[in-house]
Amino acid sequence: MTTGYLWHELYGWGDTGSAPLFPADPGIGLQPISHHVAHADTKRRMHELVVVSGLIDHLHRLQPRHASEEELLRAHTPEHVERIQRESRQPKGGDAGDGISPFGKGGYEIATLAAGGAIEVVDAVVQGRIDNGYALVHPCGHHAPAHTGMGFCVFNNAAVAVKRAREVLGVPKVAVVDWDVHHGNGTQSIFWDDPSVLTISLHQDRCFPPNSGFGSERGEGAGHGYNLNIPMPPGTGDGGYLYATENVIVPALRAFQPDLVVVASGMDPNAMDPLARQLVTSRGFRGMTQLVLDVAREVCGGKVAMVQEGGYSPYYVPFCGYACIETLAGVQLMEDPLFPVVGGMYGHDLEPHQKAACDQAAELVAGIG
Ligand code: 9RB
Ligand code: ZN
Repeated sequence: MTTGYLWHELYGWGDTGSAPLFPADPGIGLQPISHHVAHADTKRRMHELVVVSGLIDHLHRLQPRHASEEELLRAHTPEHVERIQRESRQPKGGDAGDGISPFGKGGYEIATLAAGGAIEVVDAVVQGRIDNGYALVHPCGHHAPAHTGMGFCVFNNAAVAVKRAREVLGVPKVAVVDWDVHHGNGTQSIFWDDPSVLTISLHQDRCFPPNSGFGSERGEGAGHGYNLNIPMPPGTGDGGYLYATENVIVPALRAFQPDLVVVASGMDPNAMDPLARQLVTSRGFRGMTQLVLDVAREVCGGKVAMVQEGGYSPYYVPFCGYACIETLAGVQLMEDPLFPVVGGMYGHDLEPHQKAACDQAAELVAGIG
């Protein structure tokens, strides 16, 4: 069993500036702050936990490279790539596209290293250099459609890697399982009419982007049926997330029979996240990873590549990500020291309204074939 792991120090240098979320504006009471909510330190802390815990000794370390323009252009428009290049040369950098996704000078190179990190882990899984792997990249990618960045995402890292797997490595069918708490709208849109890529997004109902991620969004043309949204009510904990994974994601993967599973792995369903209201603990992340790994072993020789997305609690994200990576590697070295805080909260058992949301999404699995 070999589990690949990828992080690069340059990811930690991604400069999100001193806006809290919207650009600071004293005139309307928006104070600057030392950390943007999507500051890279949260991911750096996750990486350092992987090292300090000793988990790193059980992993095969991979090095990212920069995604080429040709690789970016399989998922993005030339206008988007050129705009990021241009703004990245400005002394103070620019914004990915929505005014809340700032990057500093040289942000283009960090974003191409993130897309290239996803490529490297996906390539290594496809080529059998590793059994499975985790690309701890920054910035995130899943909100970015072809023509713009948004929601802190510059390029859609997972989509760039999946396009390459399909078009260059010749992988027939890929499933993307996105458990970031926000809707994977960018990935959905990039593969909207593509029946060879099943996109599944498990997210908090109407969290971000607003009014996006409904079960009725199913893809178009030949791609109809190959996009599956699972919008969950706020307050969903480990029970609800595991029920959704077992009863919607796993049957969908069985029905689709992919040759590779890419997980868009956001840690922001966690119980301490500032940008969502779910209740997932490291136990939930461990369980979801195990369920996806088990079904991948059944359908595609265990080929799972996880690519980091969001997650904004510097306190808790490291332990949730750590639980995913430990599970991939099949080891358990350390208990989650914060579990007593979040595990004891009321709300982890599956509630009837959560079950109803999953059961409704489960009906869409019949459209995959
Ligand atoms: C709203 C706006 C946001 C933006 C991004 C996130 C999280 C992204 C992530 C959450 C809320 C703007 C609500 C701009 O982690 N993805 O995985 N809010 N953004 N305008 N308005 C009205
Ligand atoms: Zn998110």
